[in-house]
Amino acid sequence: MPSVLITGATSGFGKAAARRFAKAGWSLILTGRREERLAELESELAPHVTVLTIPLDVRDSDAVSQALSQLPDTLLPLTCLINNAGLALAPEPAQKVALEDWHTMIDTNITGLVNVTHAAMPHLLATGKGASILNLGSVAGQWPYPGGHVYGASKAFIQQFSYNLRCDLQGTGVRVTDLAPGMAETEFTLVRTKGNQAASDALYKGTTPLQAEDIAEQLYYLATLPPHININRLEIMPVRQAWAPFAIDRD
Ligand code: NDP
Ligand code: 8X3
Repeated sequence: MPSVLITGATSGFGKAAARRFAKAGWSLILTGRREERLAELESELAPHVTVLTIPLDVRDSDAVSQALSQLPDTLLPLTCLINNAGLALAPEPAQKVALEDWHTMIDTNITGLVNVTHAAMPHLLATGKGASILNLGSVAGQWPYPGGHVYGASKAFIQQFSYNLRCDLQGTGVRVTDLAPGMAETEFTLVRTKGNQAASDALYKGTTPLQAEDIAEQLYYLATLPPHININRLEIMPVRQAWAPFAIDRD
């Protein structure tokens, strides 16, 4: 069976993707920082497919490279890497944000993603044709909005990194996609607001956001495309989300 490595499998898109790939019989390598959640997911899925859980902070490059250099042969070759771990913090304007929050987003969304990509690369190259790197970008990487500051910029990095990887991996068979969702109801806003459940509920209230399962379905679709196809960027919004007009400052 093919195997998939998912970062941030303890919640939201990553957890839904673990379930979607398990449904198709894939072997799973699941990571995240919250060990109890990894253990719960392992109990749920291990009766059906091979599961390896690795408690891991993607910001720790030594831990990432050590863990990924020790994958058991039973989980190789690696067919798909889903670089999903990430977060937004500080929805307030840039001029009010604590520097630490900017650093946390850069360390997680940029440094963490490149740590995992670098460590997983030998496994993906060994697989070659049909292998995929699926990077979770965001509409925030392309469309600016107030409070997007470093979060949106980190997702713009993911888009360009994905395209540049495509250039270097040409000829290896390894595909790369920047999957860019819009509003999706997960723990994302709870994290962004540092635990404000009411703010999170208010954001999703009265509309129809994407659900984690919608994105998991797209991830599975991308990973199982015929091996001669590469979708470079896939941007997905709920029907009820669109763009705003330009904001004009007036006297
Ligand atoms: P969730 O908050 O539900 O899940 C985020 C996951 O990332 C968790 O499993 C968390 O695990 C993991 N994570 C965060 N920091 C780290 C870290 N330092 N090391 C390892 N794992 C980490 O959010 P979503 O599922 O919504 O988000 C998943 C990805 O999708 C993110 O990259 C996000 O930016 C992106 N995205 C989300 C959208 C949305 O509207 N929800 C839209 C567009 C993109 P743990 O805390 O256990 O480590
Ligand atoms: C998360 C989606 O619209 O909050 O990346 O930027 S949005």
